[in-house]
Amino acid sequence: MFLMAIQVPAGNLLQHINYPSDLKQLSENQLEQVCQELRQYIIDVVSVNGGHFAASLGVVELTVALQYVLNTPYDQLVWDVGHQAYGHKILTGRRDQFHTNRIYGGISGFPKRSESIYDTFGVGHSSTSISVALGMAVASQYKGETDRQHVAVIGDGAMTAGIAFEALNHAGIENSNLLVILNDNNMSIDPNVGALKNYLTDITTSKPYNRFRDDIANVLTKISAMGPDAFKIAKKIEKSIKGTLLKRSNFFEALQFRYFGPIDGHDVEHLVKVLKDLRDIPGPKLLHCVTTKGKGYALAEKDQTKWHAPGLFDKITGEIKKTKHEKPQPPKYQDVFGHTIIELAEQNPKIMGITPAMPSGCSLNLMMKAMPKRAFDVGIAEQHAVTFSAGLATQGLIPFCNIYSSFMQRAYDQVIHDVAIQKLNVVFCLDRAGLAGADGPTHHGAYDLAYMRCIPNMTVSAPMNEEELRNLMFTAQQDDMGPFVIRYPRGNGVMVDWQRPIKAIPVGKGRKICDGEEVAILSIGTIGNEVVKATAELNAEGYSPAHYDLRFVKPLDEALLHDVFKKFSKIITVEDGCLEGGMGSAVIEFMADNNYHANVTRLGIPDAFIEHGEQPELWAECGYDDKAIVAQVKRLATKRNHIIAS
Ligand SMILES: Cc1ncc(C[n+]2csc(CCOP(=O)(O)OP(=O)(O)O)c2C)c(N)n1
Repeated sequence: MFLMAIQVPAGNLLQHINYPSDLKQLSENQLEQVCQELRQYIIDVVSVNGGHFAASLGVVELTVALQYVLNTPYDQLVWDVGHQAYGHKILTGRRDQFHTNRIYGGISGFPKRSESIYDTFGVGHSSTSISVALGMAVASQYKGETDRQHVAVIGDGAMTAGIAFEALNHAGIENSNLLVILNDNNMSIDPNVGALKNYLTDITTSKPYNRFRDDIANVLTKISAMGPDAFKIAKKIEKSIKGTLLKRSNFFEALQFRYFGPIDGHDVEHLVKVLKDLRDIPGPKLLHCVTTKGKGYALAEKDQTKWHAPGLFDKITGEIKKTKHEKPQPPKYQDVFGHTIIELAEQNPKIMGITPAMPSGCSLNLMMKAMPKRAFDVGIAEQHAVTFSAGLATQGLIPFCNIYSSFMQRAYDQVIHDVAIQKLNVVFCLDRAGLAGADGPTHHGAYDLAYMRCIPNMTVSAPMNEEELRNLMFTAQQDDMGPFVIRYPRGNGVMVDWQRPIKAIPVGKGRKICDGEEVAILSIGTIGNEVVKATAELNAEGYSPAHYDLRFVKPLDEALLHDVFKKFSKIITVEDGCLEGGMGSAVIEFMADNNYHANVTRLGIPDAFIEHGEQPELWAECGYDDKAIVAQVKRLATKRNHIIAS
């Protein structure tokens, strides 16, 4: 289904706000209405055009207050992940394009430097904001721009990642002008996990601690405002009282941040006041804002995971619109994974499941429910997920570590150093492999075939359909397989009757899909189904290319490739992955190493970042959908047995 961009009208105040300068013309007591209109606008547009939802609703007040107080774009405002930045986009020159959000050719669903000067940093992957804002703050300090503000807005989910801790650790010793706003809604996509989450809940609810801290903060803010001398005195008082007492009880204070809050992140006027006060306090500061994900849309507040990115919905009834089908439809690949891992784990007690913060995205939530002791959400912590899996594997267990292909980029060293060198039995299930769709270049799983196949000891596979995915999962959980990658895409498969008996696949063996002549098409993974469509069309027109599904890019099926190169002098490779270093490259390396001389055409993702859009739109753009494959075969092959319509 291709989405049509639908425009909707904005409210009375919002329709006159094109840039933050327009917002600043309003009085503080008008801001609440702006928030209402902004929230309504997000609901109106996302309900008909799709996209992330609950996170942006949760930061409406924060967004308005920040744009009201800060002098953006001179002041640097960095959104973490960026899925919550719809309000930011609407208030910074993109209200009229917002209906094209995430649609092919439209604006990006994430902040993007090339899109707007207000988007100070390109995001999509989480937990980068503190490092970036610190870098900006240190640069400003170096350049003598002492009046410049640098603000990172980071969620409690994103705060669970290692890089966020690394940045806090560094920022605490830099005396640069950095404000970290912790947007604490107690949720990641799924409920947030880990000890930090419990800690944040504790300090949010501990009354004596809060009163004590508020008193100190109030006094200090007042004294600081009296001038430079007073500020020095305030610093001294702070050092003696706050330093000794709070440091012991506050995590952020212990890291040499000045901690403020927790405050109500939905009280826009209070937020404005606090942000104005904080502007005048130098050094690293953290403002703890408590918000509700989905705020203002009751259903989203109630089921925040479902409304993280619900798809199209009826904004009045809250009914999520699903395309209705007469016949049963093939399942999503993620669900095939989710059900199959349980099936396998019931037979094999060594199997464990691991996800870094994507239990509902990869369907490991099914196993977490069915076998809570054997399935773990470890937070947004891809590196840890891999090395934790390595630890499990050292003890003879077989972890299935499920990570989206693009997020796995974060854990590359762990894959090599902690798993591959030690030949540990870790199964890496890479979901969202290939062009991932509307999330765009930050989320495309373009590189995994290339970055995995160069690692020694690694097996790298990609199923063409649901049955193959199940068989590869079964194959990978056998003893002594070593590190084993199975990559599969976002979206639905091609088989309605997918729950077939499972069997092992010989590692490194491809399969012939159809015989043919003159041209051979080699594919890897589910994009092979585009080849199937193309060959059907070509056969009808009198062309008969052969089609092989390689299944593995490592080890390569050398016997199959020898057959192909002996029989065919025209070869097309098709992959939903980058051309540089991918399956086509592997085939050409094989050809050179074995002294064959064929005409090889490689189809896949070119050496460019591909923007957002529906997957078929992007395959077409990159030239490897069924139509492009048909065209390539026609370019190479001679037409035979032309069927003349009677
Ligand atoms: C490195 C990385 N891993 C996983 C994700 C997927 N992801 C997107 S948003 C999100 C939850 C973020 O939670 P939080 O920071 O608390 O923001 P909220 O949605 O609650 O506002 C996750 C896990 C990601 N974007 N980047």
